[in-house]
Amino acid sequence: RYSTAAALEEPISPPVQVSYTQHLINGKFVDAASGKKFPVLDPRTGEAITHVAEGDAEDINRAVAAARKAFDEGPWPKMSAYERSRVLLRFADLVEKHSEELALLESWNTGKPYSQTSTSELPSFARLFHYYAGWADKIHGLTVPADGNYHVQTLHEPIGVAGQIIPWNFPLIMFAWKVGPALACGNTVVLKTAEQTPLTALYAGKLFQEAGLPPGVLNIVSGYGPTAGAPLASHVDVDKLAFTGSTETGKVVLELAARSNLKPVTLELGGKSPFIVCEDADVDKAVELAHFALFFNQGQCCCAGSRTYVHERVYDEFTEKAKARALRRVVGDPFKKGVEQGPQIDSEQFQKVLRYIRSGIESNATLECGGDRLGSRGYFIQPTVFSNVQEDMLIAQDEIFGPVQTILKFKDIDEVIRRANNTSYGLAAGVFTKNVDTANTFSRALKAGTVWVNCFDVFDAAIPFGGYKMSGIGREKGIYSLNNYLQVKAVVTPLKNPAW
Ligand code: TXE
Repeated sequence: RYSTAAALEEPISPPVQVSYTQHLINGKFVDAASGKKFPVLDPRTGEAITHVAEGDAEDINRAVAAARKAFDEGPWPKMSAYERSRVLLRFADLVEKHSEELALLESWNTGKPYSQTSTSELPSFARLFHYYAGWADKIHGLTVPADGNYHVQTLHEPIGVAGQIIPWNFPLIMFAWKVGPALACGNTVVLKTAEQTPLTALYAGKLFQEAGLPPGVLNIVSGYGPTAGAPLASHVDVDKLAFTGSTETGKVVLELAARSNLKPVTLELGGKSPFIVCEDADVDKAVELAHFALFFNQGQCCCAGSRTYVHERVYDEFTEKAKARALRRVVGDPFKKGVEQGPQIDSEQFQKVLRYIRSGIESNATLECGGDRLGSRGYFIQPTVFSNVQEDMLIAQDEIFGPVQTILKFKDIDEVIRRANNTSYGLAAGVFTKNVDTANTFSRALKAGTVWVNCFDVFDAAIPFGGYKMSGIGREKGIYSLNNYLQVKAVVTPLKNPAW
């Protein structure tokens, strides 16, 4: 019954060579201090693509020492801002040159369709660095009209060594959101990639070296959360921490940061974002957009439109068409033409999604389609749609992080605003309506860091992104992201001649 573009059991050949598997510390690719390695898995099969260096506290110590030296002794923070900008531009150009290998590697490691990584993620990755290169020489302070006879100015200085921990759902994009602003502002970085997806970051690290980034400015350590992420979050020589991942782990790293040296922390965490279809909506378009809002990236998006609220007047038509669309979704090998959905990232996430599907069935939501794995190998899941979903069901409350659409019914605007906001998350929201007053009412009332009106998942380097409530602290991208990586210093000097 499902559209499968690929025989999921076909033999699989490596799409690209893996060249970088060691940590990048102080400008050199090096083995783990312990000599240990861990496997990186192909989500299509669960088999190892390669083995990479497994970092722990000692590797983090070495990386932080390199970043500390590169910050304290320069040249990076002291270099002219224009020169820093040139390095970022050269890097972005190299990404464009190597975009095919990077896209192949990203799809192989994550299971994302190659059509997505090659046409969307790689161009965005390069674009983000072009964007931040543009900021590097436009960061400056103010003169302040203070009372009294003083000359007062502010200096915007880099904060120091930035520790950054990223997840597996958008390995390259998360790299850019973190590393881009940190380097543009003149900081040095220790990046801990997700254990599932270390490969493209290491490749990008090599390109940064080719672009002329001085040794120690960007250090990349592969490894697991508790053994490599935690030592980074609690390191006293790290001046700032940025994290994207689950709300649960966000709380852990915030506490580690507080208990060690009170380093400031930005967090981009989970979500349960509403996607609201009003009664005046063009149902066919709403179905397509709601489908995209939820199923994009195998449903593994922090901002996925994972609570689809549909007005009662169009509910039945919408549900019928949403089911038909899910059944047409093409699932299969990410490298096959026409595939829209690949496998989930790993066995843990795969099992988690299947558990939520079972919970939906047990709580008597109506299973319109899907509900099981696809094939017998790897982590493929049938696009699944539940209707008649009630607010108190687990599938309406928890972040499922998979291809599971939950459709809820509403009667009026005030009611759906209340229900949409009745969650501890507040990352994003979508509204679909032809009425500008309705759109404005929702945009003001929804407690979310992003409200997409008649669109969804529009990400531009200049648009800020982040969460209300337990979806996070701070904003990434755009002008707002720079503040995360700057200290403001007020310099106050008495004026000699009051007449001036
Ligand atoms: O996340 P973790 P997981 C959500 C999604 C998913 C769930 C669990 O619902 O199903 O989280 O995914 C590092 N100290 N999101 O287990 O644990 C870890 O190594 C320091 C939403 O993958 O948060 C990885 O680099 N670091 C999300 C990163 O944290 C630690 C994206 C994320 O892993 C650590 C991913 C520790 N004690 C999952 N433990 C989003 N916001 O987009 C783990 N890590």
